Amino acid sequence: MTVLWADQALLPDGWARNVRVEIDGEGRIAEVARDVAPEGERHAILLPAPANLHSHAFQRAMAGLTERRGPDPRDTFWTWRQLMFRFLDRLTPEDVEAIAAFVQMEMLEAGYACNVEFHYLHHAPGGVPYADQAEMSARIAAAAVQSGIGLTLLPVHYQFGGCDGRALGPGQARFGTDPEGFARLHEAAGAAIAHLPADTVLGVAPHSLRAVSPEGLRAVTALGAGPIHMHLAEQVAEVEEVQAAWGARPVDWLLANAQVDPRWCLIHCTQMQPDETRALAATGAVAGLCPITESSLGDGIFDGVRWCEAGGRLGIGSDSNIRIALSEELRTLDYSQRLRDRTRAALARPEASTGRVLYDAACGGGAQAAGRAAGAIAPGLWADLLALDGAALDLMGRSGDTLLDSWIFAGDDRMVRDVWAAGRHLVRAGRHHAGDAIRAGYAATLRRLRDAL
Ligand code: NGQ
Ligand code: ZN
Repeated sequence: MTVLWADQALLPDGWARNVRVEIDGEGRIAEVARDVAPEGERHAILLPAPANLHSHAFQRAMAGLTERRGPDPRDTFWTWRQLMFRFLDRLTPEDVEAIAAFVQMEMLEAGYACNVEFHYLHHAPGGVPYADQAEMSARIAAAAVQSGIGLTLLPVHYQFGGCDGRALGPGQARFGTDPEGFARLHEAAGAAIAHLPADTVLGVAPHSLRAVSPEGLRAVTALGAGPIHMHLAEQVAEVEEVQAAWGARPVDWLLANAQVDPRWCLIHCTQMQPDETRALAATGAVAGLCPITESSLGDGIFDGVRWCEAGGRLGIGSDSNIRIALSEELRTLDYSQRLRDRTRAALARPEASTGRVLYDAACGGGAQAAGRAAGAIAPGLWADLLALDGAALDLMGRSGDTLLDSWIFAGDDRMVRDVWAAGRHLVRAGRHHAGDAIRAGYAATLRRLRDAL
């Protein structure tokens, strides 16, 4: 049993002072009391730590390598994607493990307690399955053992090169599964994470409507009871391709053909019409937003104002991992709305500041999308916690929602002092406990990949 005590803490019914949080031996919150005398480990500002709901870990190692123009007159998502395919063709299982451990460490140091890994790099170069078909899943699991982060693993079904059912391109060979093969891989991935802590979750991810058939989507979403994630409506060309092949825009098609419910998390959704936004919000599914990557890839702007007015749930992911920064993701989300609408405090409500609305949404939606009993400081939930630095000048003398606003809009993740994932105290004084070893492993991989792009 561990006892934490905080001057200020964000509880489900709002801010409280002099808060004692008891964590049991399994890593769950056992008891929360307010207005009590200091006891145990003392912290200034205690928050629930959200899940990072969307990541492709391997892409972290190509951050900064795709900012030049190629021969194509227009650099876009699609040219970036070609570079990404080229890059991943060099990666070995050892590389993937080292990169994933580094990504998870950075996520923890940024304040995330869980990594929802949308994992599609299954096979050896050329598409040959590894002797253990879940080799790469096992590498993600090994990284999670090293970093200690909560893991929700989403093995990805990726069958086709486009909506017309064309074969995978050479750059996609390492992802390929047919529905039967995917069912076996999914089972093997479950076995590969069986030895991880009890907060580990297995879900499923049909990659996108470009990469699965309607039958494949049905088959794959019937596997298990975990979360279901899919990329949806990210790019204009993607919407047009789906419309041409399947007779409806992606959101319309999905709502008409799948039982979309709170188990679902739709990633990006940057290309939705107002009626699609309202209809998808009403399902209770989470919109998985990745504002830094969506900015980087020129995806467009999610209609957050309308989504939130419709009661939609949302959470934050770091997707391409070009930069892992929790406060910056939240800030970028609101700034994108402001730039489009020429407003301020776009997602704030009369009773809650912008920072508070964003943070509550990320904690609630992140936990839902991760299939994780977490997202608040409340008994029975996993102790996914984050302590901010009470001595940071931008936080000094501040209280309540202003703390969140100051962290998210004036500060950055250097204000994150301590992070716990399911009670595992992994970050202290801003540093991950195994950071040196994890950085060294990542550096070795980077040296090997130096000339990859
Ligand atoms: C992915 N990323 O799966 O990594 C995709 C690119 C694709 C984003 N959509 C590949 N941001 O969509 O085909
Ligand atoms: Zn993605």
